[in-house]
Amino acid sequence: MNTYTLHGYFRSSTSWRVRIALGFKGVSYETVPVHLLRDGGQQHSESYRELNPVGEVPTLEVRGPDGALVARLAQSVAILEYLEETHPEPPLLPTDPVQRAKTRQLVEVVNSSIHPVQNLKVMRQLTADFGTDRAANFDWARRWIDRHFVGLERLVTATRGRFALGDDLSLADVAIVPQVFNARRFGVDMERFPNLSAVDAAAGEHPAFQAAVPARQPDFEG
Ligand SMILES: N[C@@H](CCC(=O)N[C@@H](CS)C(=O)NCC(=O)O)C(=O)O
Repeated sequence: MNTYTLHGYFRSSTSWRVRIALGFKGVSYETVPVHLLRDGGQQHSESYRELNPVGEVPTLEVRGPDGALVARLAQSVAILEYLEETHPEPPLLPTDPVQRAKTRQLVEVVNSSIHPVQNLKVMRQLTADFGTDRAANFDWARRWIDRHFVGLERLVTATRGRFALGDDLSLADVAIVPQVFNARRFGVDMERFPNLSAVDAAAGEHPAFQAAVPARQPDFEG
């Protein structure tokens, strides 16, 4: 049996996506915390860049029964797709090609349009270049999330059932739930987004989603 090690950070929404998928598919794993703030950001250390030259979390290491490295993977969506292919049950992608594409469309709104502009490194660069404080950085993140949630809300209104895409949990929920957490953290008024809020609440009832929340991680800091 393969063993899995997830290098991540409790509050990282991209690590959180992978935690959800691992839990949902019943894959047990070891957590290795990478503190994104301590020591100037442990993701920048040479030892971590050996694992992930880009200097971001998550990184998932997969080892075979003999301990030999099977894969060292970064980019949360690539990891999610890998887990889907290696552990197809229970599925996180529908079978119909159009529905699969729609699921990925929702994932990419979060992954490509929203998350990168509200990332820690962007806020740090704002501070370095323009002297912004924490409140201004949070406001930056809030506005970008809010802007894209307007479109995401419309998309989800058309696709949702109990969850983001119909009545089965999917990768879309895996992406949306941590992003809604970020939205609340940065002060987005989620009452403006009732469908995203409903999807977040429904997915949040699943044990795998519950186990993946930041407060339940070994490196959690309140
Ligand atoms: N597209 C990447 C993004 C990874 C990423 O940006 N992770 C954040 C944490 S959520 C990070 O490591 N940030 C480090 C930094 O900003 O310095 C993925 O989906 O894995």
